[in-house]
Amino acid sequence: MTKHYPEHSRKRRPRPNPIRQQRRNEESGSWWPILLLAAVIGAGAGILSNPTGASAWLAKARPVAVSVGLTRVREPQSGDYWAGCNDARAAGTAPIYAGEPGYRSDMDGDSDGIACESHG
Ligand SMILES: [Ca+2]
Repeated sequence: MTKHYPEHSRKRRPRPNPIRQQRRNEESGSWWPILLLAAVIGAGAGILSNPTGASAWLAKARPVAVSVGLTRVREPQSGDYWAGCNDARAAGTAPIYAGEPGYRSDMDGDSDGIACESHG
């Protein structure tokens, strides 16, 4: 009869809970995005912590920022006069906004208050 089943046998160490086992597998399976993220962060940190890498990155990024008009190599300075946009661009001062030194309406072809912007 099951009633006489030895009590001590229940105290044996239970077999691993199947649900728990499955959860462990899921956890170990979810490691790869973390590893990927770590690899990306590590690569980024490697670039930034390496002075050569950082300056190389800036050397690439700066002309891009300049070319899209986010930064000017040289801010307009009082007394600026440019014969044309080619000169202003060559000096790294383009674009020039209305009211800034060096702005002239004949350098602003579309009269939008921005002289020597990339499109006119
Ligand atoms: Ca314009």
